[in-house]
Amino acid sequence: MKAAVFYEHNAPLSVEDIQIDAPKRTEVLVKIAASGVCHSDLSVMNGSIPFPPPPAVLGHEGAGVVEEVGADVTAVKPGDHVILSWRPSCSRCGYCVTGRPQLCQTGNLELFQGYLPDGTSRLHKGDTEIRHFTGVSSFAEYAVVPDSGVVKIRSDVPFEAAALVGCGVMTGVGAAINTAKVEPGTSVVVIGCGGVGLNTVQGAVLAGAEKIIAVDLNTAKLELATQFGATHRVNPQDGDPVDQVLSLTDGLGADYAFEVIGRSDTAVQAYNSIRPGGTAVVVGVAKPDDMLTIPTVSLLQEKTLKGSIYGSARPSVDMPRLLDLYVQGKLKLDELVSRRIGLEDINAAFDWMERGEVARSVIMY
Ligand code: CND
Ligand code: ZN
Repeated sequence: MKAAVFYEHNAPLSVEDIQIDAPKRTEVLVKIAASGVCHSDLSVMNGSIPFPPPPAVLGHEGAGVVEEVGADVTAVKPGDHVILSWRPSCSRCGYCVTGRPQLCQTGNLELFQGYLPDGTSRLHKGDTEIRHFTGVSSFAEYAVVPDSGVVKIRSDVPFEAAALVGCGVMTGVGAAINTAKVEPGTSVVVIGCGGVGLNTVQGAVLAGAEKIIAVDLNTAKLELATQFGATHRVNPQDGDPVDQVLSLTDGLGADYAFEVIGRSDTAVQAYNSIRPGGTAVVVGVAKPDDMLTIPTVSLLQEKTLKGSIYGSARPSVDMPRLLDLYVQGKLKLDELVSRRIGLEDINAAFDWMERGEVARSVIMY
């Protein structure tokens, strides 16, 4: 099959033929139909997100059709349309049974090593083993994934829309609705309005926020954020972004702020943008050595600073719901797709992302 292989940091991916093995008993072979290109993939390529030595096949925002299932798989069958989840979970541990599968630790170590939960890979080129990424690896025509990493979906939605739900939409909308539990009538700040942040904006809209302040250095992204429901725009190039937010929120700050870039300075901006009793949520993935500093005493204002992984997703519940909202016209997915490309154009997609030209590029297989 064709795959875009990550061989070296800070170098283009190589589109070439590799081999994929059959699924084991609890695994599923998926024919990928569409894959979004997320900033986290780029962060692995440039070393900002640590990953074991390549080669590996990246891509973690995919959807497709089940081609083959292992002997013990009951959740899906060949022909089912699925979204790939990059947080497979065990459904038995304390986190899973209390509704927080995004924190399930089962198989975590193996996934971080670039393997499937059983600690091995199904990808290789001749004798050379190729690592998986988050148990998804959607920058390839096929993927073998754990059965808890597929979510069966309705078959009447376009694959590119479904693929985006697999990371950016779930992460962004979920941060507002699941993690922060934004309440109707409140004020929300979203710092960074790319493929994920735009979804935090529309998550805040769905939750009924009254004031949604979009913060981005890129005026085109601020324009898009307005289309997604932001009521106010702040460009840090026009002056200190926190001061601008405070002047839009009675001098006190917003009820909620989200950092959706992956930097400590903007995470501190998010924290400083909330009012006493407010909640700041870090969604962006910062480098491991990027530390943030806040005045300890400011926490006595009952401010909350927390993180959000995968929008605190309960994939099998939340992803079909998001697609239902899309079908009802309440969730914008088509508008997120800036460019549809072939796998051979994948390196251009990272250039467009770095230049801020796209919300999302989607690879169509
Ligand atoms: P993308 O590159 O599309 O968007 C980033 C946006 O931030 C762009 O619009 C930039 O213009 C803007 N920006 C950059 N620097 C600044 C700044 N200093 N001030 C204001 N705006 C700025 O990235 P994405 O939306 O695909 O991803 C965003 C982050 O989310 C990234 O760190 C990614 O790794 C992370 C993420 C997290 C999770 C999770 O589970 N928490 C899942 N997927 C991705
Ligand atoms: Zn992502």
